[in-house]
Amino acid sequence: MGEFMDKIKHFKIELDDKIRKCNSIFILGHNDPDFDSIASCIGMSEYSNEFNKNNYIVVNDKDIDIDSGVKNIIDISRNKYNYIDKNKAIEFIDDNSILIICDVNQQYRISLGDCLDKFKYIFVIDHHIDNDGIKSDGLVSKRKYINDKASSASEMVTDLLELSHVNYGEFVANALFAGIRLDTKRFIKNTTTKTYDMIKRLLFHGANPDKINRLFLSEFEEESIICKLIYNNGNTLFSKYSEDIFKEYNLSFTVNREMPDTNYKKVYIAKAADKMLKIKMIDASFVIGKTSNGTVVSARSMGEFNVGNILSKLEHGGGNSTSAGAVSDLEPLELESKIKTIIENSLSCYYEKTDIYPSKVVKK
Ligand SMILES: [Mn+2]
Repeated sequence: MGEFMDKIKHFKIELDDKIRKCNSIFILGHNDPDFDSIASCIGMSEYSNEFNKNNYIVVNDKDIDIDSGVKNIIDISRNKYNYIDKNKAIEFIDDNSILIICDVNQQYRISLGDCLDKFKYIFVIDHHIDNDGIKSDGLVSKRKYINDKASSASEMVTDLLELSHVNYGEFVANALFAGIRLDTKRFIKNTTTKTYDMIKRLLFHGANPDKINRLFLSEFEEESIICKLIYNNGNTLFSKYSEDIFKEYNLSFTVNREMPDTNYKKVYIAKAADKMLKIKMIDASFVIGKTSNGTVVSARSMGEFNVGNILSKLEHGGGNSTSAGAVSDLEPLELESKIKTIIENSLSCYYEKTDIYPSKVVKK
């Protein structure tokens, strides 16, 4: 705990100093924004407003690709925050601009990845494992506040807002609460006492759990696409991998096997992977499908099987032990076999792979 207290203090001193000296601030989350990414950006816009600095939230995804709940948050706050796309951002950057990146630390997952050198300083606030050492394209920046013990970027940003005594209102509190709720899977995963401390702060600022819950309700169409992807014609296969007699993992692999070329919103693939963990005895789920940005895999784990470890072995992949993703040029079924090979190779002792159907999931 102490280590991160020092870390956030040092980060904040540096951040505040550079904010005071800059002309403008660009705030950026990951592509395919989720609640945690958009909320942490909104939080940092509030943070920047305290310094009376021009600040922009860069969202470069097409409206149609954005998760409906996230789009809702953006739409109702358009007059409050300066949402701009990549082209506008490039137009507005001057030689005294800084960039704050939230909820991501990998270059390939951000829209401004190819113009990072235009910024005087770059700050990163993230709760994902720092991939810098593993990936050659990891963001090069000494101004990082990365705490992979934090539940979410929203938790970290709430902490920064509290340390600065920013007086934000219900809307911001609801967004940050939604970010924490999403990344903790409703306060089940990765929570610490800090998480609940921050929730308490958000409630003081007017967060309303009932309104937040409505952000998570899904559209009929979305639900039906996700369910079809999971349940249609053996799309989902189960494999049991054993590392030794004490370690067995039931893994699920979901691909549209009949029409692998079907295009999905990336967020649907992620939600399908989440949904699979609601099924008994699944240790980790992998869902693979085509999107407008290539083939995507989303992986989720109950905690024992490290999915970040597996997907970080792909060229553009990574994440943490319970939640990971990757994009690839491979076809969905090719990507699936590649992932299976990686899993087999990464189990240190031996493995015993059995492709089995749902009715035969091996009981532990
Ligand atoms: Mn997050």
